[in-house]
Amino acid sequence: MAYKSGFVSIVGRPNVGKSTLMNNIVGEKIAIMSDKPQTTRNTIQAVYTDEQSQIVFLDTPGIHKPKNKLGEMMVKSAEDAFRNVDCIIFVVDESDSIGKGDSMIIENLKKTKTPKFLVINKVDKIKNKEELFEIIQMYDDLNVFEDIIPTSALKGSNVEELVNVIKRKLSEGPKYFPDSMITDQPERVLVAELIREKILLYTNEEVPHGVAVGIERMKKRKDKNIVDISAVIYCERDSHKGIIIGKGGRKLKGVGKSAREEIEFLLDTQVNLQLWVKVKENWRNLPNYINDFGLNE
Ligand code: GDP
Ligand code: K
Ligand code: MG
Repeated sequence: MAYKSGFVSIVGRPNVGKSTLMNNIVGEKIAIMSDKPQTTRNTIQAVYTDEQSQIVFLDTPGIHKPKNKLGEMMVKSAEDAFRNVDCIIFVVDESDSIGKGDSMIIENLKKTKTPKFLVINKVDKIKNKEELFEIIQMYDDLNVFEDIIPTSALKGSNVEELVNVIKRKLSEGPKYFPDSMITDQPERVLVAELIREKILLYTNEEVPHGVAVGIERMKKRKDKNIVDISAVIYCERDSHKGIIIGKGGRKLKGVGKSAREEIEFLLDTQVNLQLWVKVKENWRNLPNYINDFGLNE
């Protein structure tokens, strides 16, 4: 059977137990990739890997009500992020009413066609089944979620079921990250994923999931606050290569520019980004292939 992988956005108010849930899902393998607040894009929270599949959990900031221009940009970026993931997990706690913060998130979720699941966490605090059924019913009435999964991240109850639900939404794809995540390469991974995200954005998903990005070189200059990055974009067909490069190289230039700007923001340094496009047929059928391209260096 072909390897499956995908990206999952995890959203929810602070304190509902998202981090605890991630910890429980990935166990010892957890890798908090980036704890930088204020980034306008989603960051990788954790990676779950097993023999058949890999799930990359993304943290999506900025889905709350925008307070200013920057806030608006963040909402926009969150909406983009939602479109490029395989499913969205919305986490709430066991409270028996839907608060303002949650309503806002739900309004945002309604705008995307991406499959959405609700996790009702902290069910260990619920006294009886009746109460749980009422809460489930309340969310079910919204008609937003494909499925509702009650969990206790603290006790580990029903967490496996959540993983199974997600797995069903994954499509064929590579093992993006090595089995044991090496924590000193989070930025490389983030940079690769950021470039990939821009490609999907600029090509209007004409090349959906068909691209991988390998960082061949990422090095800070000794004398200056500049990081040189060379990245290779792998696609499956010549026609895809054409789409990515665009007329007169315009699309690739756009991808490079917007990716560079975000990387500069992310790394807080000047960046010199060079992008190459190569055709590698069927790279998706080769689970570990992606690791040869710099991620696993
Ligand atoms: P986050 O802000 O959404 O990432 O929430 P955290 O994972 O940091 O959890 C916030 C608090 O809720 C911590 O004190 C956790 O121990 C607690 N917590 C998380 N999950 C559960 C749960 O399933 N049951 C109970 N009782 N507490 C939980
Ligand atoms: K995929
Ligand atoms: Mg947290």
